[in-house]
Amino acid sequence: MTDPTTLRNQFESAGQGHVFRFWDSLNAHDRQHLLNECAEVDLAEVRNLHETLVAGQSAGGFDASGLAPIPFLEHPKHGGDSALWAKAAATGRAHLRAGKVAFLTVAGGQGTRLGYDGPKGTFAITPVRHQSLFAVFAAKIIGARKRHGQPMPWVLMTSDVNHEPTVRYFKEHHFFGLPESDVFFFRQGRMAAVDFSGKLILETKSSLALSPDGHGGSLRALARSGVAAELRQRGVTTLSYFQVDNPLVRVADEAFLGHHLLAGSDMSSKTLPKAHAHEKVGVFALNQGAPGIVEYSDLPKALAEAHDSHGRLLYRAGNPAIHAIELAFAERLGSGLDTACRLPFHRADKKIPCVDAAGNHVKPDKANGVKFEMFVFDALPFARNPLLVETLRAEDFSPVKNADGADSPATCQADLLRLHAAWLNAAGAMVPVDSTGLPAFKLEIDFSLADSPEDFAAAWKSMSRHPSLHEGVVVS
Ligand code: UD2
Repeated sequence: MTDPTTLRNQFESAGQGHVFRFWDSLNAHDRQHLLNECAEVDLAEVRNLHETLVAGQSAGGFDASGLAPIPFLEHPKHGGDSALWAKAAATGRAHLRAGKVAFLTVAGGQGTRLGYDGPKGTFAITPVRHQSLFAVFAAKIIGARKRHGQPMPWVLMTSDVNHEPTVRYFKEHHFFGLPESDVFFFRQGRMAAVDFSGKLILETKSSLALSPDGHGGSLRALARSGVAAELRQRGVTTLSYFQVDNPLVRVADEAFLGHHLLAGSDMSSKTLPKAHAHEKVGVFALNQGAPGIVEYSDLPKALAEAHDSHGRLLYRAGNPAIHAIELAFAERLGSGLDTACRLPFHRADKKIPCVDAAGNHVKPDKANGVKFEMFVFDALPFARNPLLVETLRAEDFSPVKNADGADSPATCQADLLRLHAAWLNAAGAMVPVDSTGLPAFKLEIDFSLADSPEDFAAAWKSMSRHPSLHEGVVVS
C-alpha cells in the first residue's frame, strides 16, 4: 500500500487533491478507509477516460454509418445444417466429458430494477419450489457433472456490494450440494466516478463514488484474482459464460460449445432473433467490418425497423448474453499486458449521490457525473474466428430484470412453465396447455434432471412411475 503522503501528493499533482478536503475532520478509521479507496484508483486511467469519453466526447453520439448485418449459424429449426449441428453436439459433449469446461456467471449487478434488496442470484424464481436463481444454476451444474462425469468448476463474479451476502448464501445452503472446492467467487473491480469536469466525486467525506466496472470487468478480475490460473491448472480451456438473471440458460450446451470448438474460436456468442424491432436487447452487427454489439439505444430507428428480402428484421441478431470464451483468450484480455487487446470503457451519465464542498449530502435530481464500465461482448473484435450461433428463445432465454412487465418474474415463471410442459409433452406425457403452451397447472422439473429436451427425454424413459410422483418432476 502506497504511504499516505505519497498517495496524497499523487492526487494533488493529478488535480484530485479535493478528495482530501475533509481530512482534518476524519478519525483514523475514516482516514484509512479513504486512503484504501484512493489506492484503488488508477489516476492515469481516470484522466484518459475523462479526456476521451467526456471532454472529448463528440456530441454526435453513435456513428451508425459503418453498420452491416452480421452472419450467424442458423438453428436446424430455422434451416440450419442438422448434420453440422449433430457433429457439433458430439464435439461439445466430448469436450465436456474431458473436463475442459468451467461455468462463469456474472452476478455482480444489483437487483435494483427488480426492487429486490440483495444479490440477484438469491431471488426466488421457480414456479413450484420457489428456488433461487443461484439454486437453479447449481442444480443445472450438478446435472451436467453427473451426465458428463466431470467436476466442472463454477466461478461467480460478485461485486463489492454483494460479495459477502453471496458467499454467505452459498454457505447457508451448503453450496446446493456442489463440492465447495469446485465453486470460486471473485470480486469485480470498481471504477471511480467523475463529474463532468473530470474531478473524482466524494460519496461521503471519507469515501469516493466507486461503482462496479461492468460485466466486462469479469475478464480482468478473473485474471487478477488468480481464479483463471486455478482453472488452467485444472485443465479447463473453455468458459461457459452466462448472466445470473437468466434461469433458462442451457449452461452446458453441447452443440453451442461444439460449434465454438469446430470454428477454432476464441469467443462465440449465442444470438436469437429479436421479438420485435424495438426489443431492449443489444444486437450483434458488423461495425466497420468488426463484429460487435450495438445497444438498442444506439441503433437508429430506421435500421431497427429495416427488413431483409425474406421479411425478417435486418438487425435481428439479439444478444442474450450467453458466450463461450477460451480461457487463454480471457487471460490475454484480462492481463491487460497486450495493449492492443483491451476492453474499452463505456460512459454512463448518472445521478451520483455525493457531498458538496461543505460536506452536506446531495442526492442529485439529474446526472451530475459519469460512471465507466466495460462490456464483455467488446471482446469479440479481438477474438480469432468469432462465431455467432442461433439459439431458441423458448429454451435458453427469459431474464428477470424488472419488477413487472417485460423480463419480470412473472414472464420468466411463465416461460419456465412452458418449457417444462413442452419437455414433458415431447417425451410423451399429456400435459394440457393453452395456445401459448402454458400448462393448465403449475409444474417444475428438477433442474438437475435435464437442461435440454433431449436430456429430459432420456431421463423420462428411465422413469417407471407416473411423472407427478417422480422426485424429478413436481406437479402442483
Ligand atoms: C444486458 C445487455 C443487453 C442484453 C441483456 C440480456 C449490456 C450493456 N446490455 O442488458 O444487450 O444482452 O443483457 O439480458 O450488457 N453485471 C455484473 N457486473 C456489472 C454489471 C453487470 O456482474 O458491473 C451482470 C449483472 O449481474 C447481470 C448482467 O451482468 O447479470 C447484465 O447486466 P445489466 O443488467 O447491466 O445489463 P442489461 O440487463 O441492461
